[in-house]
Amino acid sequence: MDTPAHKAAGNDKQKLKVVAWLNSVIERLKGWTQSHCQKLFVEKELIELCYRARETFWKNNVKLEVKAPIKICGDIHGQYSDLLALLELNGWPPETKYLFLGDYVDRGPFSIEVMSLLFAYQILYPDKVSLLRGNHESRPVNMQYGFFLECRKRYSVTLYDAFQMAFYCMPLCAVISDKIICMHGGISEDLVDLKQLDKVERPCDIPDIGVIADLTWADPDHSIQMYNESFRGAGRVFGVEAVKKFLKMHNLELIVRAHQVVDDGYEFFADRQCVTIFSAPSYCGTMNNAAAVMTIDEEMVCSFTVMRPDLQKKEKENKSPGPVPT
Ligand SMILES: [Mn+2]
Repeated sequence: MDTPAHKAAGNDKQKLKVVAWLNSVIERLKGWTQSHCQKLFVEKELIELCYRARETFWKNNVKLEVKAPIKICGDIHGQYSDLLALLELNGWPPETKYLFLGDYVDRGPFSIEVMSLLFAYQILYPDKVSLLRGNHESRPVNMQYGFFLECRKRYSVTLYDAFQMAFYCMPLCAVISDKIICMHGGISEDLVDLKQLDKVERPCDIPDIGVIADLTWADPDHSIQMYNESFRGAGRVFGVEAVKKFLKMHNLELIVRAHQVVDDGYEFFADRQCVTIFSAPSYCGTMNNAAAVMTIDEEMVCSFTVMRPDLQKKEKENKSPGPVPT
């Protein structure tokens, strides 16, 4: 007989099955090697992962509210082995809580693995891993910078489309403990009330102008005070005064963003009221930049763990890079 109790048990069994599957996805990705990468998954598993990630994004707001302590990571760009090194150094979810600022895919060689591992963690531990959308979680950009070709070459355009469906629903910014606002690109002159973000209709792609464009594309600019057009052709640039006015207007203390390569992996702007975090070391294999992860502790004190390209191996062996105090 199909009683409610039977139904509940049935559901639980189904839930347990999904949890076991997600754990097996994570275990396989932790044991990843380049030579075996194509044998780890059948395509339908990755598509299932994308559908479930989309569902989790959909259930949450466009503006996330998260609590410290938390670690914040910037761009990863398909550098999967560097992502594994970063998690080994800084702690694995769910014991360590993370907010990622976007740009998981394109440029680097293993965007599928980067996105799959982070999707699996986000689905399994939605309170411990949050993923914001970067300007590279977007169809026209992926057509140009590698993710489309990686999906087509290794699996299919169907898988690519499944990833896009998830990207369309990703959140655009996060506020940590009511004090720190985080996004991929930067602030927007058009964002005068954070409640505006509740009205963003998803699924959506990223337009060239407006709040969504600025949150994913904008850059700080030392040469101006307020806002100006950007050479990138999407989003705008913002100056020191713009940062100060934005924080005051929204009663916030700090802006944390990613989107630009910085030599030390992190770089301050506007009297330390805005910071850029970049987490792909030796970006594209052509740059000598370090990667950083920002830690915000229980008392809202910020520090940085830096993974220098030439010291990566040594740091991994020692497992004690030591945070750089601010
Ligand atoms: Mn970017």
